[in-house]
Amino acid sequence: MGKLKLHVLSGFLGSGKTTAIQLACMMLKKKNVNAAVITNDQGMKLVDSAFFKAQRIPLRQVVNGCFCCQFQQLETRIQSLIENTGAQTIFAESVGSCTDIVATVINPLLAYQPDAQLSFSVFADARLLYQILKSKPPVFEECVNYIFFKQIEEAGLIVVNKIDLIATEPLNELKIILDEKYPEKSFLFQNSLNEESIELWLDTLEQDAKESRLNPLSIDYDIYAAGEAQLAWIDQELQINSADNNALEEAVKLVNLIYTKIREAEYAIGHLKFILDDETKISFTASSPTGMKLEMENKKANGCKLLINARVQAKPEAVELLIRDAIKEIEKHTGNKIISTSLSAFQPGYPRPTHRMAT
Ligand SMILES: Nc1nc2c(ncn2[C@@H]2O[C@H](COP(=O)(O)OP(=O)(O)OP(=O)(O)O)[C@@H](O)[C@H]2O)c(=O)[nH]1
Ligand SMILES: [Mg+2]
Repeated sequence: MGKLKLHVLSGFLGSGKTTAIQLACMMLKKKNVNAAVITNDQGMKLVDSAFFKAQRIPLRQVVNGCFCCQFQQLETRIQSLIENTGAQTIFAESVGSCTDIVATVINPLLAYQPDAQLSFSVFADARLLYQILKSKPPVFEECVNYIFFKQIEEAGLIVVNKIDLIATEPLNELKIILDEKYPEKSFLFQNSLNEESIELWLDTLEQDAKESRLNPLSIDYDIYAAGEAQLAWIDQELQINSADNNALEEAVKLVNLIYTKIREAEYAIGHLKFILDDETKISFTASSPTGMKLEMENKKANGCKLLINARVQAKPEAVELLIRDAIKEIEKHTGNKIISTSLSAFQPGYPRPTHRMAT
């Protein structure tokens, strides 16, 4: 068996990391490569984990803190995947609000997993990157943007993702700006829904793993922590019951209503994601069009489960209340009951990495 390939992904909330990993795993599977995933979050119940499970991709989670603050958990999970699933390639997706990965994750991995072939990619949504670089009306508070830029700054390879969703002119302009601003970095302009794009990314990771040229960040942890603390984290599980077998339709109505209410409240969205019956992932990001609405489900069901992961720039209590209002509205409209089976609402705490290897 060859060396373990360990691909660490960073990048802002909703930039497309999970999407790229999922397609990469599917493609590797076809080539008889055992690929597995480690998801990561400050919370405990993750839409992305349910999503990978639904795709039957071997998975472990590092929960209750980012890779840097839960480094031992990360090591244990890597070991578990190797021993129990025979993983040859592992994708480790760090939390989208996390940065300083080179000093706190990559360098410790290089020290403690010397036999692994390591790569590091930083994802950015092309539209959001363009908007922030062009100083268009600010999407996020300055300290949140600080995290966004620190993620880019520490990258060797930047995956400018979702290029299928940006027009040619701004994309070309973005390429020029990036070349000027970050002449030493490598860029991939990617559509993570496209196999050719993912093939190229995987090939690049092989190269990237060979020539490590990553510099630890110089970073102010107080600003970083303040940026994370601007974000509300809501993880909520709901059971939607419907006497008239319309549970799925009601779930979709609720999803749309929560999104509309967040937009109306003008809370900047990092990532608002849902998974319906541990199967169907629904996702809204900072760059989703304002009037975006989901199609109605036609399938009938007397009950369904909805997991919500909201990462929104607001106070947690405000988002919690907003979701409660949306639930009440749907209940009033349908006469059916929606039960909240678990709820966790918080702001990420001050990042305290297990290791920081900055030399
Ligand atoms: N059109 C298009 N959509 C994409 C692409 N990559 C990701 N998406 C969509 O963008 C949304 C967010 O993608 P995710 O893969 O969940 O993003 P993420 O970086 O894993 O998000 P977090 O885990 O919350 O940080 C989903 O709706 C994806 O389908 C892309 O290249 N093109
Ligand atoms: Mg993800």
